[in-house]
Amino acid sequence: MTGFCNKLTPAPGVDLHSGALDTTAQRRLLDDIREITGQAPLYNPTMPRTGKPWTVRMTSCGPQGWVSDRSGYRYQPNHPETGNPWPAIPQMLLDLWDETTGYPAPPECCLVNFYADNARMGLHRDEDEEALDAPVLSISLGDTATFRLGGLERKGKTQSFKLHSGDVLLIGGDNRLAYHGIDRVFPNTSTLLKDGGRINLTLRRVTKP
Ligand code: MD3
Ligand code: FE
Repeated sequence: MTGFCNKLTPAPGVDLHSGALDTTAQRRLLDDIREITGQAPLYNPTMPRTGKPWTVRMTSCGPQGWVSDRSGYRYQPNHPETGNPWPAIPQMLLDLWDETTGYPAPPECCLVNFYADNARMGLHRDEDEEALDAPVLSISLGDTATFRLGGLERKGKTQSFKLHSGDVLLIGGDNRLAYHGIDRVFPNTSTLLKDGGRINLTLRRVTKP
């Protein structure tokens, strides 16, 4: 990792590396994301059953993209609107995965979440993967957000902390199935994205290697 880096462990298996990526690395990553959204445009996902739109816009790269629509959550090899295969995961992210997770197989999905000022993500678990032994790697870019981390049960206690541009969060072990969400984004807290907002990249192994 390229920044000063300050590690905090809010729960067992949850490591927040604050400032892990310096601005040069963040800009390089942003160039990669622009390339990805050019091939696989951000789209407005809808909620299972209700079809209500999410406030977050999404796209993916990697062999398995994560999608949400009226019929449910799933991984699929094609973009839901263009029908094209997802673009490849950038080398920089594959390297970061190897470096931070030590997992013996590469990630298969990099979900790209875009949060405009009023976007949020409700408390949920990431449980659509078969490879639950693999950690999840998350990278924050752009405006600061409040992240909420709960426990393994929905009604349990939660703790909140801020995620800043360049922060890397690694979640594994006992808390791989912990509830979590994004409560809010603070506008104008970063100059990385010209038009503001926040991007989160989440890398996951989907199938058992
Ligand atoms: C803690 N995204 O896409 S990533 C998601 O910032 C998602 O966009 C959030 O939750 C975002 O599913 C948070 C950080 C994260 C990812 C997975 C976790 C934290 C986690 C799994 C267990 C516990
Ligand atoms: Fe999640």
